[in-house]
Amino acid sequence: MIQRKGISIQRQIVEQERQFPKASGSLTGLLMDLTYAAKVISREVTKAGLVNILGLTGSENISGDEVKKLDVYAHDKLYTAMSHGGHLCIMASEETPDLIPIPEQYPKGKYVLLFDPLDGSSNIDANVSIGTIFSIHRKKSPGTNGTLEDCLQKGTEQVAAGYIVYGSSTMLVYTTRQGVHGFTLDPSVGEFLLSHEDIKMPAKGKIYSINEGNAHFWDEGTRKYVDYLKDKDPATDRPYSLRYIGSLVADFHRTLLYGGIFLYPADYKDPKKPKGKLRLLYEAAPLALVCEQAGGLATTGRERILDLQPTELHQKVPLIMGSKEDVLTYQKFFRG
Ligand code: P6P
Repeated sequence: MIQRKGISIQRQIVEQERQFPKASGSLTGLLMDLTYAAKVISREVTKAGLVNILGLTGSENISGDEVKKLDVYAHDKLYTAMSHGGHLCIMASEETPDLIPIPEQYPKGKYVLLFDPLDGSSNIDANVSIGTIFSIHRKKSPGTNGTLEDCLQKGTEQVAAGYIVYGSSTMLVYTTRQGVHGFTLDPSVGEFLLSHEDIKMPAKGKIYSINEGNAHFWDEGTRKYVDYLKDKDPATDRPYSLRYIGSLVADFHRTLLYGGIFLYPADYKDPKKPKGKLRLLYEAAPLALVCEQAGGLATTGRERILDLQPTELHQKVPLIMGSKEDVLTYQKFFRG
């Protein structure tokens, strides 16, 4: 067996492309552009504290660049890295209300990119891990320019999805529907190197992740499920431990590697209008694809996340995802 740990992400992506003789190489190019943007964002995010320490003069930093909020910075870097490559026909970002067209002067491609440039960025001042989430679809509409229809596709239609988590190390985790692979950035060579090949989520965990501060606004089923997890029963590994970072990518990454369940259920402050917080297109759907590719499940409680037909660019959904057995148990309580 060839020792694959430590190979570069470029090599791994090209090897995956070779399995599809008809592949044009455009998805490979798109993913390479993404890894470049990830390195640039990682450099800025990991020195964010330094930027403050080094003394910014007003709204300019020491190199004379305008200092932006880090999520705006991340958005701009992703836009710049992705707009000119000729692989995309349209983009959409958590940071912009409307569709992001590809500039006229650049060639258009056959893919769609939806992304949350820096999720959890409100945590950055506390040096908490944050992340970038991305979802890639194939263009479905006629013509060269992408449309809203191309963005509003079901999660099952995703060609690729993944995230970058900026933590004690920077990791890029992605799937092109051939399993889930994790790469760790080695800053000394500026490369993402394979560190977690073919990640499989444990079938059952011992950790639940939810904002208990919202408990009074949960539905009855969720409340009963969380109480169940707190009961003492060594035979079913209960009580579970609560781990909640409040940064979706970090909470999901831990769930992917350690198992257990992450829950952001609907808020029933208005019983007639329960609403989720997390976004379907560029948070729930891409993480749901990674979750399922690793053997887990992702649901609203009622429906599989990947089966949802999006109706709006920034629509929100309840999101419960993690180890298969844990999510199935949750659904029994949720459905009553
Ligand atoms: P709450 C961060 O603001 C975020 O969008 C996700 O990263 C995270 O999972 C969620 O909100 C946390 O929300 O209501 O628990 O603070």
